[in-house]
Amino acid sequence: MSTPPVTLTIAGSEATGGAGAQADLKTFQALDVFGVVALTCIVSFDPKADWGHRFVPVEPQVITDQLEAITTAYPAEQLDVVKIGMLGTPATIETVAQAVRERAFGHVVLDPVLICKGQEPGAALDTDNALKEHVLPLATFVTPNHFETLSLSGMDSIDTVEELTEAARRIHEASGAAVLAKGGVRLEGDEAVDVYVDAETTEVLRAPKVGQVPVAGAGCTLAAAVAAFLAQGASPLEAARAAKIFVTAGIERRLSSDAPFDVVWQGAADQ
Ligand code: PXL
Repeated sequence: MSTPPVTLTIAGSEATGGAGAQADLKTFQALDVFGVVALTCIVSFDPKADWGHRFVPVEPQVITDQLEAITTAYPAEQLDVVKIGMLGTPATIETVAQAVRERAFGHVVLDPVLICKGQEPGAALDTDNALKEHVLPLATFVTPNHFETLSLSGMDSIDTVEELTEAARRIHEASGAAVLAKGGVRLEGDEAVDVYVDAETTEVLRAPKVGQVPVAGAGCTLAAAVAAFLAQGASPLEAARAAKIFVTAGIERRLSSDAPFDVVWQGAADQ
């Protein structure tokens, strides 16, 4: 038996287990990579306030300490892929950017989580700008959803596959990263369409829509699956294709609860 590659997620905890570090670790396990996590924040939805986000950042020094432990334990040959999820504050973003710069990972997969409900709008804008300035330039692969694609591309509207492709191309040109821009349920039609763009390839990835309501954790799971497939040696395009299949299976077998949204089940592909 060979030993699995180690894959790091720098992400927040989402207590109900649908999104964030919990979704990432379950995805890593399902795809046979050894997952490790540096926690950036703790999100606890508030059932008494319309399931809004209660958000507590982890101290920057504690984030640095976690990353020190992880990167010292696992040398670059063993841990070459990092996935970055929710960061949440400008201070966290600067801390994480610094650590990622120091290590020179082979692949930096960025899920550019821009808006967290429950944050002050002003704080969210600072956070978005800091993410664009400090973390996006470090990314080798970025997975914006519809809203994030609008924000990162500067386009006014994205209603068609052609517009999603143009937006993905703009983000690729500005960042140099491979881009997987997700249409999700936002574009009209029967298919969930994502567009992959890198320097050589533009490819539209399609799967039948599973309902019309977004499922929580789909973005985290997709980006974590991209990271896992890259860690297993896939090319970025192969990782994008395989991750789309993995998340589609997880959406089909989603879990319902007393929370008002369903969540992806990362164990779906095994059954
Ligand atoms: O899906 C975005 C996301 C990422 N990370 C954490 C979250 C959420 C959304 O709720 O809570 C920790």
